[in-house]
Amino acid sequence: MLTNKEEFKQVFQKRLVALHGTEVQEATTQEIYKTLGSLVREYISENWINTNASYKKSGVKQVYYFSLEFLLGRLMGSNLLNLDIYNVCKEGLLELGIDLDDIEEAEPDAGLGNGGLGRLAACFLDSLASLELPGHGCGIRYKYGLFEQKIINGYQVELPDNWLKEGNVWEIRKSDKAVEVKFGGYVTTEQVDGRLSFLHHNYEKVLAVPYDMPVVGYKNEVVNTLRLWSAETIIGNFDAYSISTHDQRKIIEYKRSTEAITEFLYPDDSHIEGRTLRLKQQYFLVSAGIQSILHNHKKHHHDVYSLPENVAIHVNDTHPVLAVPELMRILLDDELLSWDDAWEIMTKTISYTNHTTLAEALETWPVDLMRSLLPRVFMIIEEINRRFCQQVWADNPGNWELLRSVEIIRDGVVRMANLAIVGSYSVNGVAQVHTEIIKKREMKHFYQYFPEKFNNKTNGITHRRWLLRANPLLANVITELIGSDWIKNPTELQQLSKYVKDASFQEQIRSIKHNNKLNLAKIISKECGLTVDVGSIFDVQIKRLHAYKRQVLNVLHIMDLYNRLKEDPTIDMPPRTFIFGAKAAPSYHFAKKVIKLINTVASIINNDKYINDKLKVVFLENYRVSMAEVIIPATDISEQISTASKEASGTGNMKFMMNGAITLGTLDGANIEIEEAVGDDNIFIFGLTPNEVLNYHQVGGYSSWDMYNTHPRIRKVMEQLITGEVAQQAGDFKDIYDSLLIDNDEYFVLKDFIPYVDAQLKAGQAYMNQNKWTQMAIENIAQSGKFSSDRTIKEYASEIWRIR
Ligand code: 26V
Repeated sequence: MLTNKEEFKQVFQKRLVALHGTEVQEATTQEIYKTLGSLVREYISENWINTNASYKKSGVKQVYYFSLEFLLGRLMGSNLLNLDIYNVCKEGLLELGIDLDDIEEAEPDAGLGNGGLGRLAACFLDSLASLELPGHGCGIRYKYGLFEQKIINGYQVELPDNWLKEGNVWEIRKSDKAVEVKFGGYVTTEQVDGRLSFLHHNYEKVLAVPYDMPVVGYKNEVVNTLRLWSAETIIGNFDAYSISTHDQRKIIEYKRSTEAITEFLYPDDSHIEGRTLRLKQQYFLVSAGIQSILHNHKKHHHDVYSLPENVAIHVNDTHPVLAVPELMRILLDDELLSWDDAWEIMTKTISYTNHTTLAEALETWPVDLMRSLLPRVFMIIEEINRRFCQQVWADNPGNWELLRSVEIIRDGVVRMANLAIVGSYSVNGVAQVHTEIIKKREMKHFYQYFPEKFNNKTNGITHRRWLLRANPLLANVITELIGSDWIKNPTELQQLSKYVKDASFQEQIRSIKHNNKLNLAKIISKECGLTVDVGSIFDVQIKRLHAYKRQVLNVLHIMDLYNRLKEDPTIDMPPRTFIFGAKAAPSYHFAKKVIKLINTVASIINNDKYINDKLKVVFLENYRVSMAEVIIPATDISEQISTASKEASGTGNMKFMMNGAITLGTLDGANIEIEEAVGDDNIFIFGLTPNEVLNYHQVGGYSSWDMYNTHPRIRKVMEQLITGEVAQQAGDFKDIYDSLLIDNDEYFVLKDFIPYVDAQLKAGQAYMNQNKWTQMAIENIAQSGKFSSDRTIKEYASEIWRIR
């Protein structure tokens, strides 16, 4: 139906009339988008049904990826592409006078994630389906995704992201698959048939209703499922006609507090506070997800003992780690298994990925909160802890240090990472250096105790979205040159290495980059009213705003460059456009000040007509997945400048590399593996090493005042933060100044400043030799196949989940 253009045009027009009672000429973009969505979803459904039936029939092991975040972005383009109907739809619509690009723009981003961790989950779903693996997502259908960012007077202002207001063409509500989740109340025990049973009383019931979204594999007829849960009230609890006003108030309150559970996504502010609603979200997801998995498993395989052969449950960071006690609870209390049997099943089923070593981001929950919200689950956590500590002590008598560091409950809090490690059979980091840091430092006691659990799975990104879809021009010339095998097997991109010196390929690469830059320049002009020079270097830092990611280092360099140009406007340098995109968590004051600083510096530089043909600074509002898809293909320099050892992996770095941008970065996260892949000559590395940073943390010896006192250029930009033009525009930037000097620069910004300036200089000089620069770009694209999430997912599948 959608594989033939003429047929497509016909069904499209008919469907438009049926759904919206209108004809093409009169239809709004929204109506056209919804009509196309409805046709595509229908087209998907046959494969969806078949995929499910074939999984059922073969009884093959299924993996469920539990995550509080799935940062999907838009789905129309990637679905059309994966279904292999992109061209038919594009051409058919064109003949009806409709530009598919405009229709794709009408889709709101599904922004159900903060950043790297959530986008990784979305890339993984794409790879699972494309590799024909039986893997599904399990998450929350937030009514509001990550806030929408407005910049007003240089400051970030947050607005709600009402992404569902026009409905969601990709979801199907499955009321018949709803389950109940219980909160609060108290637990009593009773002897029943010689067995201690646990009775839960006076709890509040919440209905978890699943909304299923199809996850379409690339040209393979596979459709997996992303199941997102939504919280609803259980109406049957009340008799609507015979209730008093008092009861009515209670009902309203019940409805409000229930629906609040899946109302919004928590922004990652890296400082975890005990927020009841967030804990409710976590348990809600986990309980609904596990109940539905067990229900399904029992329907097809009968007994729960075979669970580990048929099901793998993966927890994305510690956020869904209540899966451990929840699975135990069901096996003990509902299935009536013994503790030992339940434990054996559970620990063969659950695996865990750690995504950060920042101490302040390690999750803990107050015991009191956990006990009152989840009384039975808390009892089980206590029992897990008791047995585990007993075992550790028996194996290592007298080793207090070990015991202290591995205890799950300590100082009145539950340590979720400890629960995750004890409860799962596999613990992985997300890049080699990150995994080494976990093993040798952050979780070294656990590593000594359970060395066999620890392993590395370097992150990846889906090359289908980030190259094939986001950069069709580049994808096409690659296919012309080496054929299309790379799409199924991205390491084939290595063949491009043979063409680094090929003059005509180089020319094509340059012209594509130029085109993509024009495209981005148009958006910049529309959104910021700023004209940027597409002949300038597009130097880009797009990622969440965090102190450790060091956007401040980038801005200080821009200020220094501006100072130098003011002193000597004849400096021989290629013109630069510095582009930023970043959201700061609403309560993260420092990060918000940095946004203001970027905007202040931008307004000074962009309004200085003596300088501004050499330098421009752009802050793009409301950075999100769909914006990244336009920025990344247009980038020359990819800024990956986190303090070494702090960025677990990074995945933006991989997207840029795949689109021929050159990384300017520290030896951190996956940058290290990118360097190994492309070689020193094709990347600009600077700054402290992870070990140097970790040693400073351990033994001290760094004083940022020394940097300030020895380098006049550092002194100058620092003073500009609190005096003069920069400061005058915005009160001042005393908070930033203080963090760098008074608080001794926790993230070594000033320590790395001079090396960063030198690396920037080197990159600028390299850019002047366009020939050489293009060779570097090609080599980056050629080596990027390793960073496809297909490679990552194959490793998870064979080494952790053991699925085929
Ligand atoms: C923390 C919190 C705490 C408050 C509630 C919401 C929330 C959400 C997320 C987080 C921490 C997320 C950690 C994270 O995103 N890590 C990133 O994971 C990427 C994928 O592995 C990796 O590339 C990045 O380096 C790493 O920072």
